[in-house]
Amino acid sequence: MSTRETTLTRHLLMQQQASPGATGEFSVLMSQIALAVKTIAYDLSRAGLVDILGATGDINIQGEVTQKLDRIANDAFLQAFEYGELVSDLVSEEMEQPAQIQGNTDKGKYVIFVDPLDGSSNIDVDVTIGSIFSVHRRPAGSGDDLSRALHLPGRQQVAAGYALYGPNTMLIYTTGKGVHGFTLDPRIREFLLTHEDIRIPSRGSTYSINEGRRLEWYPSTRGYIDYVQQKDKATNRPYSGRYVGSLVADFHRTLIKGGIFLYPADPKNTNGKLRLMYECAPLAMVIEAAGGRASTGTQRILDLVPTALHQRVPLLIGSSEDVTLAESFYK
Ligand code: FBP
Repeated sequence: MSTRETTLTRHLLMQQQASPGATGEFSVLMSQIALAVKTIAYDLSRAGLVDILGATGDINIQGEVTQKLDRIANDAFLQAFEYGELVSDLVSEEMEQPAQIQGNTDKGKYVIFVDPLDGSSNIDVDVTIGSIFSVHRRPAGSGDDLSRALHLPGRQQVAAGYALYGPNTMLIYTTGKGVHGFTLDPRIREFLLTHEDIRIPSRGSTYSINEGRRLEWYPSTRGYIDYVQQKDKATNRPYSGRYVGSLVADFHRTLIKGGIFLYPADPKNTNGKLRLMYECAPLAMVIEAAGGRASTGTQRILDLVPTALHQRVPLLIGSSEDVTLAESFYK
């Protein structure tokens, strides 16, 4: 193996050298995130062989049954930031309140929002799942009411990204300038740069939505999906339907190939299903940095000011032309 291949560490150092005033702290933070991802990938690779599949018997803040692997993944992130004095608190899909990172009490200029294991419904059936993360600066003077102080719009994210646990383990991140993808090399357990400066095509030919909810959909959603399913050569329709049921997997395909992913609101889920601060906002930062678009149908995801840490919002995300066209059905 050539040592000339660009590892994550080398890439971060090069980015750091290119950024005047960079302190190196962000590089350390990303290596902590990479450690959590490697730990989770290892546990997942043994999932069917040891007793870590199935439920814990507990119900999380979302009202969902907590899977053993949800907890293992959550602990991996909590432990990865310990004693680094970089991250003061972690907000997670698996925890109602922000957790102070051990050894960093009142220290650390960053707060991390994380969906430790996305696509839980696919864990036991060995389908691609992932982790999603969002990095914010710890708000100054947040004092006792940290939860409220953390209602920060997505446009204030310092960085965001996700990991994929599929045929390969991948790590994709952005600081707003370029989206970069790394693949874990099992020979040396290092992330190698395999997808530099990812750009999403301005238009795609696939749509991704849970069609099992068609009878629940508002007319706007039904109108748009009917439109992409109609035959019209000039506009490359009908589009193909693709739906894994793991947000990270459906998002990653959309990022690389183009097209659109939708988890809209409907009369039953009046705010949709996906969580703003650790699912929609981080993926919106990635898609915009890659030239795409993300909205609720009527509002830019990155401009939304959260009113709760675990708030849900409708999501339309993908190629700029496809999302703009879909929005015309919601307006
Ligand atoms: P979690 O697994 O992190 O709770 O995420 C929610 C999720 O599984 C997404 O990954 C996915 O896009 C969506 O729910 C699938 O929902 P549905 O089963 O309603 O289509």
